[in-house]
Amino acid sequence: MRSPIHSRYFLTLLLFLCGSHASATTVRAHVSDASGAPLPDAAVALYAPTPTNFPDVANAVMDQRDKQFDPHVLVVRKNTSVRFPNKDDIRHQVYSFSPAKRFELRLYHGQLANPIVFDTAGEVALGCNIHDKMIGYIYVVDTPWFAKSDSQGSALIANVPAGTYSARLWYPGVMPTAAGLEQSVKVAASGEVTLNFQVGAPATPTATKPESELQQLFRRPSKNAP
Ligand SMILES: [Cu+2]
Repeated sequence: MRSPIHSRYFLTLLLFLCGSHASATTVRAHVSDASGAPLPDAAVALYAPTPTNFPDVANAVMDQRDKQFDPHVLVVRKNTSVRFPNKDDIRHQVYSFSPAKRFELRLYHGQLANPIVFDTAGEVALGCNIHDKMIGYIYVVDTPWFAKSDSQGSALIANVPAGTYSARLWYPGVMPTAAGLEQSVKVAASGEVTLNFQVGAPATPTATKPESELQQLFRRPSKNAP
């Protein structure tokens, strides 16, 4: 009798072989700001009308180092479990009030905090209750085909199966509905496809640290308010 483990290995190998022949297309996106300069930390995600054979979701890590989130932007797939190790000698209290994931980790340092599962697609702005300047983002996508732009504004998505996709761009603080941030892309069975995105909004992130509940309670009305 063939053991279930052998069957699984066989299936994995078969998928791998099929995949390496049928889906060798790379999608390369170039992301620039309003002035045409390369824009790092933007997420590019490809959505297929009929999703197929998604691989398993991998875990991810959002470090805290030198009172900053590292990386500044983390792009993960829906249902990814993210750990928040604190590499500093001081304690942090990480939280988010974003609709895609509201959570708060108790004051801690080291590896103690439990991982958080990001189960809703969208932007999650991170803050620290102790250090106002700590701002980071987790962007959750509901597709296995995504990448984050590097310092050259280049985002490389490998092994994309042939088909027609909707390519969507996200950048901290830029509304996902902004014009030009979604485009259709046809992916052939092999070769490379190039996409260009230009973010028309300000080149620097406009998102600010989310207000804490305490701040919301004591927020004073503006002097110019009627
Ligand atoms: Cu902190």
